[in-house]
Amino acid sequence: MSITTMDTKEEDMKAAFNLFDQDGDGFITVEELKSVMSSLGLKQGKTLEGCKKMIIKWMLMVMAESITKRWV
Ligand SMILES: [Ca+2]
Repeated sequence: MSITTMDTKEEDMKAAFNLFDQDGDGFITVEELKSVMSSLGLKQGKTLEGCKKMIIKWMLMVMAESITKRWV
């Protein structure tokens, strides 16, 4: 994997993060996630439980990303 590919991935994640972080405080709340998902018409956004599952998936993805960077 090239450095350019990793940078692009990081930019993509930042862009996605900023989309969800509507008030720009650096945190994505369940309410923010729910609001974005609902506006995108995703069915997970309609329930709080679905949003929580999405946040857990998101966190695991970010953690996996940072672990990969540290070990490569
Ligand atoms: Ca926020």
